Amino acid sequence: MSTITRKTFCRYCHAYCPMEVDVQNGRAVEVRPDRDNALYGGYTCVKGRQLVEQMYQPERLLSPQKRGPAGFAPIGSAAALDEIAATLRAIIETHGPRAVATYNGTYAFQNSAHLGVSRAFHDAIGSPSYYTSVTIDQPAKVFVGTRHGYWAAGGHSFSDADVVMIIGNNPLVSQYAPPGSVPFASPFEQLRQAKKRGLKVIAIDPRITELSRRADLHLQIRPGEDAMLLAGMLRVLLDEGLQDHAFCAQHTRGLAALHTRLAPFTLERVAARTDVPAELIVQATRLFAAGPRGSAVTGTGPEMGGDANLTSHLVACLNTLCGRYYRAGDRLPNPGVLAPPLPRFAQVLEVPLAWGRGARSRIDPALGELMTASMMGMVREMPTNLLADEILLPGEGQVRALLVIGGNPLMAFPNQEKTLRALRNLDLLVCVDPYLSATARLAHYVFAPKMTLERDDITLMADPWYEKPYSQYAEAVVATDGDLIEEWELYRGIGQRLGLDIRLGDTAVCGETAPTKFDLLEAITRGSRVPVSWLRDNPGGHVFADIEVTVQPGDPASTARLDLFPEGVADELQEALEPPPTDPRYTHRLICSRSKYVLNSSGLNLTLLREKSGTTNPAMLHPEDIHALGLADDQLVDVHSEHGSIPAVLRADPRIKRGVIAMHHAWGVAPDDDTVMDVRSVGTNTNRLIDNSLHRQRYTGMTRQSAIPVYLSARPETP
Ligand SMILES: Nc1nc2c(c(=O)[nH]1)N[C@H]1C(S)=C(S)[C@@H](COP(=O)(O)OP(=O)(O)OC[C@H]3O[C@@H](n4cnc5c(=O)[nH]c(N)nc54)[C@H](O)[C@@H]3O)O[C@H]1N2
Ligand SMILES: Nc1nc2c(c(=O)[nH]1)N[C@H]1C(S)=C(S)[C@@H](COP(=O)(O)OP(=O)(O)OC[C@H]3O[C@@H](n4cnc5c(=O)[nH]c(N)nc54)[C@H](O)[C@@H]3O)O[C@H]1N2
Ligand code: SF4
Ligand SMILES: [Mo]
Repeated sequence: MSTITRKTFCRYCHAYCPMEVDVQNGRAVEVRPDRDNALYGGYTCVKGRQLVEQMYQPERLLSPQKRGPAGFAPIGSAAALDEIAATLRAIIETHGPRAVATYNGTYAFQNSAHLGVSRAFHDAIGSPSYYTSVTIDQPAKVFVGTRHGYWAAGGHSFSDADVVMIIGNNPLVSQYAPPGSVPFASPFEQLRQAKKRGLKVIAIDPRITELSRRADLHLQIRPGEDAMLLAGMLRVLLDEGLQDHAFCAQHTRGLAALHTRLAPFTLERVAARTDVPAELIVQATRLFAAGPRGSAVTGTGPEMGGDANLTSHLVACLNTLCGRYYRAGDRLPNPGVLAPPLPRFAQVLEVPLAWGRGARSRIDPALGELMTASMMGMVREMPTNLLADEILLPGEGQVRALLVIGGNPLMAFPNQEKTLRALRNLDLLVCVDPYLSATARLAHYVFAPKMTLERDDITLMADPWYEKPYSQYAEAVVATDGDLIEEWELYRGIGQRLGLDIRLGDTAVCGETAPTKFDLLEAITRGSRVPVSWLRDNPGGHVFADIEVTVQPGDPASTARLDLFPEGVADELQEALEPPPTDPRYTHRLICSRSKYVLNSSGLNLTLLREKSGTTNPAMLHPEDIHALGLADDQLVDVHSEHGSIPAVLRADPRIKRGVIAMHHAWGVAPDDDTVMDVRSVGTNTNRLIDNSLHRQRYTGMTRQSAIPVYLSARPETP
């Protein structure tokens, strides 16, 4: 049998690792890392190597399903689209367009054409009810950055950094690298090389992690106290005058006001709250300030704590005060391959605030549409943390139809019981998911998507995150038999039936003839440095060493400044300094940390990943904490928060800070199924411990999803 080998890249997560696939008789038989790749050097993670199993596993859906009284039954996609379009038309006519919502989850972002098409659909029907996982992830850094302002030439990269301070981000496991952190293209090797050339690493994490083990300094912070720690570090920095004085004088405002407001954040106070010794705080501040190049970055840990807006702001201040930006004459490591060839200037870019315009939330009118520009176009979205309430609250604008694309709200949204009530309350729930996920099981229709090896795509989302100009086009490698769609085709199908004119750039999506995926990818990258046609015709990933962009001098007359003390920060500092007291019964703080083998709720159906990750998401505690509580390793407990309780299996883990419990999120089952399920075989859902209406951050509506006060009690083993 002849074997054809094709190049592609994994889209299981956003790291887009290059792969080679062996195809026999139109069927993928093996995937392996593409060892010829100049950037990744043959790196993939264990999840990506399961792509073949993932495609052909028996529970994968190969055609749309419709739920009837007797359960799900297959339906043709054309018939399903006819029915869905008719229902949507009736909903829009009776209740207005706002009643129709989209939620784009993790896999919505893995199809470059989809975000633009779904957004254009919402514009065409006039519905602001457009939600994505960004606003239950790290929205503060996306949106609150508009309050501080941006530097047009960008912040320092990892590749030429002298120091990085990585706060609650574990890129060696998550392959999530906020710009400046350890790059996702072979993170272990990149970190090893960088340390060899002298990079200093400061890790701030309540756990001993893969990263902290390789760090020069590890500040094992008490969770939820990052804003406190950063305020303390900024105070030390300014008291000692370690900032870049020339940069600050020319490009910032609010320095004196910030310095004054930091006065109460004394080392003693900060050390007591954060549980980081004062000397270590000073040492880390001096090491970071010495640079001269490198950045401070955050991950989900601090961005999900209760002070996300302030934390994000203080991190931006730290980078700005130390002038951690590319200057005139610097060569940018990666100006982008799929971006248009625009010059980059050494000057501040003041942008409009992300909030305050557009539709308002019906739950909290202080919240509403958030807007920023991104690689995928204008991001305009409503706060996802309030979506369940928007479905449940009667009245004008109530959400009655929801299209869930590559997401799993029932597992991932804070407040699982409320999310369940909301999903059940919908007149129409449509999912695009290869499996009958917990959410899909509640849907009226589920569409079966094409998976990684079955569709064209480009490395668009990662384009600005690479440390070198790099790009890859992957053509579909196999065509699996079935009635499969791409995510955006759901919107084209509905749009056509509703007579909408949806466009992506200059390309009509709903015309008589369907655009090809290539047409759409070309449309969204029109004017890019390298045309996608070239990338398609040259399989594999490419580093474009000749793309050379030197930062141009800024306009000396520009009055734009990076704002160190914008409106809102004074209150945030005050709140951080004096948080409301917590009930002393809550002895521990529950944090989220990611598992190497599972991507949010995805992966447990893959044999190897299930073997490696085990069948539960245990409550991980320091062994001495377990002992002090009179409990034992592996016993069953209940975890109680102010909002609810969940069962869990205890796991002794000396890497966890005392007073902290770490658990993976998006495990378990629907609340209803709980009584019949064993936590040892399905895990448990930490979102049941969260009340989404409390601890809401201003502007983004994000609730506290980490550093949750909890206590434990023993639970009898169920017979
Ligand atoms: N308590 C707590 N809650 C959290 C978090 C936390 O740390 N703690 N993390 C938050 C974060 S960062 C995020 S991003 C959200 C994630 O929230 P979601 O994106 O809503 O959740 P996922 O579990 O990633 O959902 C992915 C879904 O896509 C499906 N899928 C798999 N492959 C494909 C494919 O090829 N195509 C399509 N169309 N679908 C596919 C999967 O079966 C699954 O149902 O959760 C948030 N929730
Ligand atoms: N294998 C795998 N990869 C993933 C995912 C996955 O589920 N599995 N999810 C993907 C998604 S959706 C995202 S958003 C990214 C996230 O990527 P990361 O943000 O890197 O996520 P984690 O690996 O959980 O790292 C977060 C770290 O924060 C620490 N932490 C928790 N609370 C606090 C706190 O209050 N303060 C501080 N300083 N640290 C704290 C945790 O101990 C943990 O080490 O990962 C993506 N990649
Ligand atoms: S890190 Fe793993 S899951 Fe993510 S793209 Fe690479 S191989 Fe796939
Ligand atoms: Mo995320």
